[in-house]
Amino acid sequence: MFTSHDLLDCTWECVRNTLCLSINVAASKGADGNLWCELLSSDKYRDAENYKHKRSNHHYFITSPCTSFPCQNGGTCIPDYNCYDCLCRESFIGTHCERVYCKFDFENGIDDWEKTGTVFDNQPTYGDNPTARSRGQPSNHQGDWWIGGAEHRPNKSSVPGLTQPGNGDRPQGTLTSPAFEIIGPIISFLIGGGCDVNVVRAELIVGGQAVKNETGDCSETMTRKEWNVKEFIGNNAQLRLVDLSSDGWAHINFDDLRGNISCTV
Ligand SMILES: [Ca+2]
Ligand SMILES: [Ca+2]
Repeated sequence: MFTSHDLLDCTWECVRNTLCLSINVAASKGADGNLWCELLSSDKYRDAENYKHKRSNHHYFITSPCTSFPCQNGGTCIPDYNCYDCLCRESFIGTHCERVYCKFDFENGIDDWEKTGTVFDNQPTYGDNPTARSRGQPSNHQGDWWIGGAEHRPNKSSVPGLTQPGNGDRPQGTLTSPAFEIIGPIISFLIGGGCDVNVVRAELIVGGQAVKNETGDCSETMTRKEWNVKEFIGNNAQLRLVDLSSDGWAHINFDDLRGNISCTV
């Protein structure tokens, strides 16, 4: 609480303080000719009991686009003239932080991904397994775990550096993600391994059709590639890894699918 010359003086103090949502101002001036002024971090709508009208003071509140608490799930509202932005807490996304952000990074296994064939039986792969066998092509994976179609290191305690039994390229199969909703224009991921899109690739499935695909660069080293999925915003989708061959470089490496996707489907 402090003294102010007049109501405008007190209001200015509140406007300058981002935590101030309302003020109490003395109803009449004191002996020194000033008004006492109290800045409040709530207002009579959110705290009706404490901010009742009293004879001794008047209560005023500052309206802003954030007054209605438009940001959900603990998001912070940043007023911007007549509009606002929501600064979302981790794990939330969307204009009002109303959606659960999701990513697929294999740090907790392959979760609910669906397998066919055998190539993804021993996945995910732990650590930089290509470097462990002096391949000269580091995996560039995210975290500790990734999908290495030719790799065989399914546990931290597994012998490092081994490839799939027999021949790293021999097994085939598919691995399909759980459904997610496309809520913005960009999806990105790390991809490596073979480079013949006809036999090894990542596909984006929308409405039962593969609408995008991408493959590696014939290197074990994964690089980040992205799809512009603007035309599919609002659709549910899945990502499918495909390995249709046993020939040389017929394997796919993959990790860290992220971007404008939500798992609230
Ligand atoms: Ca990972
Ligand atoms: Ca293969």
